[in-house]
Amino acid sequence: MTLPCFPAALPASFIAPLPETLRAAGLALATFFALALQVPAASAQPVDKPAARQATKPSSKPSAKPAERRKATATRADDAPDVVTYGRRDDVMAFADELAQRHGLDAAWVRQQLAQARYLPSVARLIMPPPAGTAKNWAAYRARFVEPTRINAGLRFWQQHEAALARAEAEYGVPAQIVVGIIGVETLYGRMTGNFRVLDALATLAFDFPTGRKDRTPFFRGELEELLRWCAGGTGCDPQSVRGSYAGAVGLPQFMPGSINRHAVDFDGDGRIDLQGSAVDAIGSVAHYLANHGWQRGMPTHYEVAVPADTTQRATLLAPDITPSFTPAQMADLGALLGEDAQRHDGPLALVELQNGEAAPSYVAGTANFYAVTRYNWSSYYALAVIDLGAAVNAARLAQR
Ligand SMILES: [Ca+2]
Repeated sequence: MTLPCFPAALPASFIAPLPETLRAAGLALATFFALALQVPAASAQPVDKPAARQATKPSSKPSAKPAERRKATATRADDAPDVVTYGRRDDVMAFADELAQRHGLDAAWVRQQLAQARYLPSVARLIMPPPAGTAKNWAAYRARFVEPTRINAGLRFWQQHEAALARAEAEYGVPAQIVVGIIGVETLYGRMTGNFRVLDALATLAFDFPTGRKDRTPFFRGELEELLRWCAGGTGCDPQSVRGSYAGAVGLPQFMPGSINRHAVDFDGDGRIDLQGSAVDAIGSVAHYLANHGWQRGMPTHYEVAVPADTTQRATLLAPDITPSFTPAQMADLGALLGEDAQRHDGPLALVELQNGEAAPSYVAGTANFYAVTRYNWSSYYALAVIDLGAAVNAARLAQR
């Protein structure tokens, strides 16, 4: 789940506070690709300034100001001899004690877990925003996800888990193709779930967040806390062995630990939540997440729309960004052309603009369900890629019958 802020075309979503899932927040694979393509990714990817690619290293002096303990480590390896564990940091041990007290956990256990956390230079590098300058490009972004390899993998995933997908749809109202789209964009159906030790990744970002981009220290401290809460809850998880993305997102759906605690479900009924080893748990959890974020059963995600030529009208329609704010009639009054199905839509719509580099932008009229998908990862590019991949997999599935 879940990293965020590329205004201009996609304002609100990028300036807003972090979403619940940072994977969601763009700390996921999708974000990685998005960054590589210079298109807006998730919400945790603020583009404060073109950042110097600096990393940090744990300081033995907790009182030192961040700027004083930053050190460029662009080429350090994660296993460099000078990379230390956080057991040496008084501020980290104090955090352990506070955390234990806050949640009624065994303080010695929490200290022991955090003491083994290691600073990862690669994580501090990967969290940095990309160099600024290239135009956002929806067509290029889409092409990374809606392509034959991913569609075929999605088809196999759907066939293998048809019963669970149908059960999730019945229970939560979220269509199978949306769940298939999300798991496909996030991790290529479990092929790329990340191999960072989540404890190390979160500790690095919680205690040594690099300078050069908007500071997310509070968010990552919260997620580190959620990881320890999760593993202390008799769930059978070991903080020392949980693996995930460089931002700490876990499993097929790339849930941040906080999202695991709030939204994950044991959908295969084996008594534990396992988003890495159980595709069925992942399917139920994705559907439950969307249901908890406003998904409405039976509603389309978006409609085709032709934008008004009048720039003032267009600006009015684009002002609320991806938040559905206009009835179909209001959209029509502002010069947007909608099809008959969209005109009958019961509820507000948003005019969503997707830039295509130097070419003309693409537009869709997004519903409340389009908006719900952006709660998974705060980007309209992400949401439409998910929707289009799911639709392509479904089309391939129907073509086989
Ligand atoms: Ca399970």
